[in-house]
Amino acid sequence: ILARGRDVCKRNGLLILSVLSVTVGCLLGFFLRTRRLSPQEISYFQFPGELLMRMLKMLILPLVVSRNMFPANLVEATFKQYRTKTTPVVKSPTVASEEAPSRRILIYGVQEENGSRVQNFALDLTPPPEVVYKSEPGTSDGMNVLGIVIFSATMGIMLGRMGDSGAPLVSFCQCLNESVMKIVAVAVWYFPFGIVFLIAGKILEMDNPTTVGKKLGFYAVTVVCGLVVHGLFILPLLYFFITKKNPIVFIRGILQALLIALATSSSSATLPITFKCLLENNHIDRRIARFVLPVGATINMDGTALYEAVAAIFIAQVNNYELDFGQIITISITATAASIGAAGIPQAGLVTMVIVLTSVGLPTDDITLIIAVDWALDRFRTMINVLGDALAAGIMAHVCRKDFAQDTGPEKLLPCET
Ligand code: DAS
Repeated sequence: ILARGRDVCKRNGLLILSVLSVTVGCLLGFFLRTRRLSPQEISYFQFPGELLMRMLKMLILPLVVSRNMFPANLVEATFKQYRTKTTPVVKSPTVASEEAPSRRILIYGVQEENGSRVQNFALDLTPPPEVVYKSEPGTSDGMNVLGIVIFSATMGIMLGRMGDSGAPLVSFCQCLNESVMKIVAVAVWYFPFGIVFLIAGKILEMDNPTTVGKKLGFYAVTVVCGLVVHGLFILPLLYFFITKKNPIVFIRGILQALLIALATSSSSATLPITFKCLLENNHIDRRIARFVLPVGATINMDGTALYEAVAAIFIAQVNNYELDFGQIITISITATAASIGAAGIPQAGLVTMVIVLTSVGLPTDDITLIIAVDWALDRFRTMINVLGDALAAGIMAHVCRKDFAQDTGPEKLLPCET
């Protein structure tokens, strides 16, 4: 009972802490606006929030490399007999013109951007010039993460073709992936604390927070409507056109899994329930379910992709930054690639959000704006992710029905089946 109670608190504790941190952050921010703090005091106050942003950026590279490299190899190794020759063509983001990186001196949490050195424990955080550009809308805000995503996925496919000779690197990616996930599991408990200072700090420096608040509300409604349209129309219609079966019956069979996804905001945590619903309610062949679901929970996150694309367009609007058609296409492709790198854990989409913003040169610090509503939107996009995985299993079962009907191979139960 204690273990169950601890698990429930752990699972819901993060939700309660997220809601509390957003509320406290907003109240604190509006209260401190009345105190007329100096820019230096505001910088002090923003420091814990800055730490949260740097934590998110720190996790990008290992998460993206280990997740894209490993699952691509898994998909390639398994889809050998169904392989279709596709050559992915991705427009790499235009890298901003070379500019001398602004020197960033951190003095007890006070950051001076002009390069003038200040005594008292000055930490020179100026990164090497090849990494950081000025973070203005329209210029790149860091390393070319999209290129890293494409490289990792390509490397994963090559590893799949190398067979045993690629095994050391595949197991390295598995270990890297597991260790990064453990770091994320710990880091996620810092999020509520960092969110208070991030939101309050953003409210303090905003010229008109109420206007941004109204835009934020409109953005949240847009995301939910987009996810509802995608989940209740696009995915079910795709399922119907391919299988000619009633999608409502199929969705009714996985309703329990969708509710767990809403409650936990984690595709991975919902996996056993999704598996059970597909086997017992929708009678999907277990060999199909046990291949499609783990791969789907890892790389098929259409809810996250849709969310990150809409969020990037929202941040561009808040910065009055006009996106041209090419940049909208870049956002769509990058959001899809970034969603592959997102893990099936709470608020993973927030971490890979940096990739999408970086690809079109939007300021990644503006993730702060969407953090206030991310803990709620995460639940809806996780539901769509789980729905997409389940419908993919239903479509795969229909497409391969003839192959699997003949094959009566020996059945070995997987851990999650028992
Ligand atoms: N919460 C993630 C999931 O489990 C989705 C996300 O963060 O975007 O699918």
